[in-house]
Amino acid sequence: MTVSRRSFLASSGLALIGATAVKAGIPEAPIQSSPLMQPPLFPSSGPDYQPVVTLNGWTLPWRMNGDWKEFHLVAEPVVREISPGMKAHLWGYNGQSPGPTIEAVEGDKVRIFVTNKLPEHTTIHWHGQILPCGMDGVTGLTQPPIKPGKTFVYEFQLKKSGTFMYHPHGDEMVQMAMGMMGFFVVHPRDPKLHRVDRDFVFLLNAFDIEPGTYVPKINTMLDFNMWCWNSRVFPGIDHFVVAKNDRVRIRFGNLTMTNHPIHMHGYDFEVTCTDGGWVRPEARWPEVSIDVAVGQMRAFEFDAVYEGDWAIHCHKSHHTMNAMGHDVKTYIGVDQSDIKQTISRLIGGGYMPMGAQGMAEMGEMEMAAPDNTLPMMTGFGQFGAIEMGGMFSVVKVREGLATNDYKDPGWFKHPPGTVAYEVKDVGNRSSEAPRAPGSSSGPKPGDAQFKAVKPGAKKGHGHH
Ligand SMILES: [Cu+2]
Repeated sequence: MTVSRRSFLASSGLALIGATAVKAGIPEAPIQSSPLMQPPLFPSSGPDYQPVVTLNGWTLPWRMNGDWKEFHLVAEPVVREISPGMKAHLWGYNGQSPGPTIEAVEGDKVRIFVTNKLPEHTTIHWHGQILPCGMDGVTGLTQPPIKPGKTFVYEFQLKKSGTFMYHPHGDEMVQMAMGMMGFFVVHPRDPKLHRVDRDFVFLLNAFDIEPGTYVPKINTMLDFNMWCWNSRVFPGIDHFVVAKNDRVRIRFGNLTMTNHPIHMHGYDFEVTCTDGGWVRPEARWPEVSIDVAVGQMRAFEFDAVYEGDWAIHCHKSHHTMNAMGHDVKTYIGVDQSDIKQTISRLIGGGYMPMGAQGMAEMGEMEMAAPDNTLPMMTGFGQFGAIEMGGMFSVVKVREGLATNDYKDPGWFKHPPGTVAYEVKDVGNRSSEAPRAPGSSSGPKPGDAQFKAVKPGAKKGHGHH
């Protein structure tokens, strides 16, 4: 745990608040500098609950002041490691993007101080919460903007338990493109309601960061190149470590500009909560992929009865790749041998055309790249290159993990005889597999239809 604390006396907004109804000053604003998942923060006062864990994140500590739970968020520029090898200059809260997860209990009265250390004004909207209109955080509509250097306070009672988030509602396009957002979990007042053993949360966000640069392009609407969970991409995203037979909940919210079908292998599960509240048991149906639209939150649950290393990822295949390689042209089936000779002659040898047999080879290659970017397909498992990036992680279900042990247990030890394997003695059987009547086994490089296709002459090398 590397939470450092800075004195609230140094906070620039203190004088503003001192004269208002807030009597005991502003609670300190802890900051977090580690991009790794922090242990769950168990409640030290008030009703019991099973706290969540935030992928590559943490929960904001609070203090009690009378019957108010007080939190302090500081909106500020941050440096976020997207994955080892790449850092981004973002805006966030209390040292990180996303900001810390806020956790409280149904019925709690919360007082949330927001200090603005950005170069422009901001506000915070409490997405999904039922609250007085004037606490809704919409710049100009429900409150004046929080100017740089100023501190505002939001006070409301948590009307219901569930899954919520917070984000700015002023200069939104810029501030969300820069990474400003956070998770807000309200636990049921009855700790037995909706109880699970492990409860993971993360936000889906996306950035457009040119290879070799550090600041997201804030005007991008669709063509992002970093598809993130909590401002991290594979292989930098924490694994979901789960003990066998645990009841598990995974909650996520989408603050990108497109929808994401989140798919988990090895299990079926049910959506149990949306940003609108808990789904009644009789209204749930089984899924293996859950689409989450922009601005939505979803939570699904399952009993972790199957051990293994189970992939969990967005099913849009472009969202499981990183920056390098988005501009690669399609060369599948193209005979590039003449190009290799031509370009090798021009540049004095050493040119290697790529992609004629697909692009899996890129998952294993160390390509020359500018500083501060990530390869398109990366990461290794126990059987070789995983060939992924972006919104991808692994649910690791293991026998015998201690309660609240989230340490990486390593790769799954498959029981003998349970791993797909190569058949050595095929003979000429490979041509005997049944095919649909009248179909061929497909064209091959060198067939007439491929002879007509020539790759564009101006960009023969498959990546920038
Ligand atoms: Cu996606």
